[in-house]
Amino acid sequence: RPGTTAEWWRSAVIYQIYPRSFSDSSGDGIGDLPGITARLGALDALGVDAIWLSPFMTSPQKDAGYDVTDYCDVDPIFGTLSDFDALLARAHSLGIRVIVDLVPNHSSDQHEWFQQALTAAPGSPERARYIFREGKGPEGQEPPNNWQSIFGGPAWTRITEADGTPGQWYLHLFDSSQPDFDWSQEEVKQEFRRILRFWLDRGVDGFRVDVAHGLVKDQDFPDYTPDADAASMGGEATPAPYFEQSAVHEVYRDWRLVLEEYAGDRALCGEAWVSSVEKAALWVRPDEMHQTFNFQYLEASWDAQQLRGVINDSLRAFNAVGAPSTWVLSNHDVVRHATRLALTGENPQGTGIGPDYPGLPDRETGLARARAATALMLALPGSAYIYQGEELGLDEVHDLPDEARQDPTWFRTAGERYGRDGCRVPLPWAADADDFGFTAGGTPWLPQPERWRGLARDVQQADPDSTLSLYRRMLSLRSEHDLGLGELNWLGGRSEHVLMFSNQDVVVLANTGTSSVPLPTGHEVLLASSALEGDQVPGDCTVWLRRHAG
Ligand code: TEU
Repeated sequence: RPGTTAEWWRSAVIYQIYPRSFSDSSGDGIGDLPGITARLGALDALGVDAIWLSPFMTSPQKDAGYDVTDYCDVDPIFGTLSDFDALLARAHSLGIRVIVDLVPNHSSDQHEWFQQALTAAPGSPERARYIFREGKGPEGQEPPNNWQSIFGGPAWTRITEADGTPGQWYLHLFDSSQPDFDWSQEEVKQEFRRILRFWLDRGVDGFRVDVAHGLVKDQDFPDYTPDADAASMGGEATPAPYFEQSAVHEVYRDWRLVLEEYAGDRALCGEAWVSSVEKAALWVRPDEMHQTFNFQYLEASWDAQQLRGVINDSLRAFNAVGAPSTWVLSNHDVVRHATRLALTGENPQGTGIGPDYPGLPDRETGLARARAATALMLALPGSAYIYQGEELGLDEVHDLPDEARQDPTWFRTAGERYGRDGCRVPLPWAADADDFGFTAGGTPWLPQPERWRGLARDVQQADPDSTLSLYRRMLSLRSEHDLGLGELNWLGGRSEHVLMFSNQDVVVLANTGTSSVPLPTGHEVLLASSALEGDQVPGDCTVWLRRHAG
């Protein structure tokens, strides 16, 4: 196992691998576990502390693996359990910890339990593992309530009973192929304790918990109409009756006890997309989760005042519960930040997931902002998440052909929603190959844009000014100066577009404006996210500095 550093998750840099798009060793055009194992050296060279693997468990892949049929096995497209063991052993030998994605809110409709539920009688123990209800109205033709699926359309689907008659409805917060478990059932709780132990016994270092705020539903199943005004005002939007129910915390207190049976500081990170950092902090406690994603930071614009507010709120909220803040700019669900940070116009979610994906921004500005925003993020105390490809400065692939798209959010909304495939395009490893060195002879499952040739990893490796070189330098300085465990102290305001603070012995200046600002005197430049103009820090640039001795 990697070094015994206690509470490693407090300051860890965790790299998210999206297995189907990382590296393909089998030649079917879809990335796999041996492909990851073979390329772990690149992540070691980058200097990450841990990897988080998006789901690779057995699945019909209706939602790219977030629809599981067997939680304790590897899907054949990704390899086998022994491939997983080899990956884990190789990662640990490099000192890299491994976190796996766990999807406890719902299974696939192909899961054995759901198949049993479909043929069992209403009211049977088989049905009780999921959320089946009678419909409303004459003959139960209406769904049990008005809840909407997050992917679009009603959150209830009606089944046909074994005798051929129209039957009960089941709840699915996501795709209709993803039925929600009933977490009030002891059998469900027991099954997930078993699944946790299965992976812990194999040696994983922790879990990223999918839709962590959704497991427990309001048992009255009331109708719900979101208060759009309150949410857009940044007010305390009332949580939906299927999110943030207080009883869900009992699930994680129970899981924490399971993790503590194991040596080596195994960690839980919750994916709870909630409306404030105070709410996000409710998920982390000494007896609950170790970390939770800070989506407020992801949703912030590239704007000094907004960022200062989010950073302050985050540090305050997480300090109050004795947990590290996390910082994240990209993942497999949102528009890549090299595109997003340059978007103009209405984009209220900040994620680009909505139907309002605006026109194409200027790529050069996007990349400069992405580099500057990441240089700010990696200088903050706490734990940081990197999504595969951002270290290459990859942008969103907005121009995928419709027929190539596979994301259910695209289909369920008949193309009205932009969908998430654009941030899931296979990585470019080598500039001189048709498939960018991604697959051993296959065709990448999503087409890679020609414009990525100059961004291929091998090109960037050789270039000291590349985004990849910048990331390597940031991670090495971050660890050398122990920034993850430091403390942030704001330094004098130089302009409304500038953030300046110290952390340990490093001074950070981020210029989110368009005009340059002078470098503070008496400092040595440790790194700059883009070329300095003499003693001026240009717009869209972050610098790390150290005070001259004496
Ligand atoms: O995402 C949960 C999810 O869809 C929300 O957090 C959503 O992204 C947010 O509300 C945006 O408005 C997780 C996975 O990351 C995603 O890939 C899966 O599709 C989903 O769960 C279902 O498992």
